[in-house]
Amino acid sequence: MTIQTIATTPFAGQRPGTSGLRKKVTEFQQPGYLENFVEAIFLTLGNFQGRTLVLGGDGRYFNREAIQTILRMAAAHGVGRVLVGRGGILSTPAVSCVIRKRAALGGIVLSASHNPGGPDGDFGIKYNIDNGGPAPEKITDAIYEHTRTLTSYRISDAGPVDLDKIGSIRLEDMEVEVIDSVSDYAELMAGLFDFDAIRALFQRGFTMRFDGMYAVSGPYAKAIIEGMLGAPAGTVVNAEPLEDFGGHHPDPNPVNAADLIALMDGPDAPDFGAASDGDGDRNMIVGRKLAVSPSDSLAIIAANATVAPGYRDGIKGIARSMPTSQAADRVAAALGVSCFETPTGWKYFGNLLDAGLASLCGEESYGTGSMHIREKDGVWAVLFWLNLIAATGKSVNELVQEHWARFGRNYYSRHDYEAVDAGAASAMMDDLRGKLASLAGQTLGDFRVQLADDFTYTDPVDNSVSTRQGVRIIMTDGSRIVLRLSGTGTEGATVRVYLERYEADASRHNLDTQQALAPLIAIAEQVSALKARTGREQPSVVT
Ligand code: VG1
Ligand code: CO
Repeated sequence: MTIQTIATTPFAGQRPGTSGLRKKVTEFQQPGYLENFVEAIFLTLGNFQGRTLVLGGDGRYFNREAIQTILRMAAAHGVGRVLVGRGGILSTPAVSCVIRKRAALGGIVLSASHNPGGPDGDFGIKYNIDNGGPAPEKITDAIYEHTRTLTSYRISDAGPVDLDKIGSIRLEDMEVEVIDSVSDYAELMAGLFDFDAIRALFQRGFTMRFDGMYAVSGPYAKAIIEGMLGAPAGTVVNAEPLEDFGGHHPDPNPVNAADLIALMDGPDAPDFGAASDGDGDRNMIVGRKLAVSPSDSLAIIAANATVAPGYRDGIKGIARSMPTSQAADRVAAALGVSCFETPTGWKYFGNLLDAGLASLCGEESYGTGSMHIREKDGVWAVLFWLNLIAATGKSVNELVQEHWARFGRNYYSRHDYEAVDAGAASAMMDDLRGKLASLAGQTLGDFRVQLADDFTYTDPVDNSVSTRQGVRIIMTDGSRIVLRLSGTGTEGATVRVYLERYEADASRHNLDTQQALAPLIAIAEQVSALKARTGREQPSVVT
């Protein structure tokens, strides 16, 4: 075995987006492409000699190959030990859990999350720091700068490591320990939730379907929900991670988890439905004929946090991404705790969680989590809901209706226009930004604009400033329209339009969401001219 220095030249466009570097598999397969990015990570890290790294991914196509390459590069750089999930499998929340539990320096997660997989699909890589969370912008910026100037990378010429056998082997001077993918994570969950109460719930005949969407959460859900909590075999479906996710988008929303929604709408619906995404950090909660809005789910978890043993002492604060609905703000106000509004992406929650300013975090994009780790966590959210149902004896529908009755309902929807022309999308956003100053005070339909800006976030812990995080048009009654461009897509641009309207009147809590938001949808089109700009009549996905 020798360590080699291989000459390379930079690839353009290796700037990490909302959640790491995501590109087509074919782009990652170019010789040196993955290696350059990994070299840039090592150049950024500084002192990692002898330290531990965690490594794993969601099992998508190219996962195993990438892991072998990264192991050989880690060995060449003098990393002390790499903990790698068996078969290369670790969900994003499991990586976060293992980094924290084993006091690792950080971790490398291989995933493009909910983006499709397979040879023609997407691949991704992101770096997590020692708190278990996504690297903050100053680190991702530094990684990107290194990718622009690299001239070589270092790699061992050792053969492949057997990823399927638990145990330790040596690669150069580095130890590779293949660990069980699930056990550290399952142990953490058992300490947070009342497993006895959930077990008793299943014993009483409570029925559930968890759809793993052929992605990484399957093994976790099976081990915990069927194995530890005694749900009948078959409760967790599509539980085997496949390299192409069975050809589906592993994205837990009503559009992509259509089978689960059809089941929950039909005569044979179980009591509870749930799904998770490619890398296991997202969740969808479904009752009978009711998909819970992720923003509502965050608010409901916050309002009921103390039912779960891990949150018995109450929560210190809530954080939500800016486009997420303000339902959580109402709960925070009622609890007398702070509510923080951050840019899109979990990396912005890390400082708030580390500083003990927030205990629960959430995004409208089916992401919810807490201070137990530093990533959003799909199975965690599902277990929280199970604990809540077990503790209250109420159904998902009852819990949601009662929440709206108490706090009012924030009607909420996101319209995505995927793979539109990137130039047209950015021109539209530029024009919109140009209009913002004149929008304040204007009457649009039945609304008056209170504030129109491009969201800037100042982190209250380290005072770092993030600009251009989304155009928001806020009405005097608190209704909002937000527009931003996705930072996770791999084709053209994806425009996201977020719409929110508050309704206090309980007799108006069961309107059709799109109808309730129709006046705001019309205003969004009026101010952005999105249809003319993108040539799209309809959004590609409505959630
Ligand atoms: C999307 C979501 C965002 C989420 C991000 C990563 O980003 O909107 O809320 O944090 O995906 O989630 P964007 O930039 O495309 O809007 V995951 O589960 O894909 O890691
Ligand atoms: Co994800």
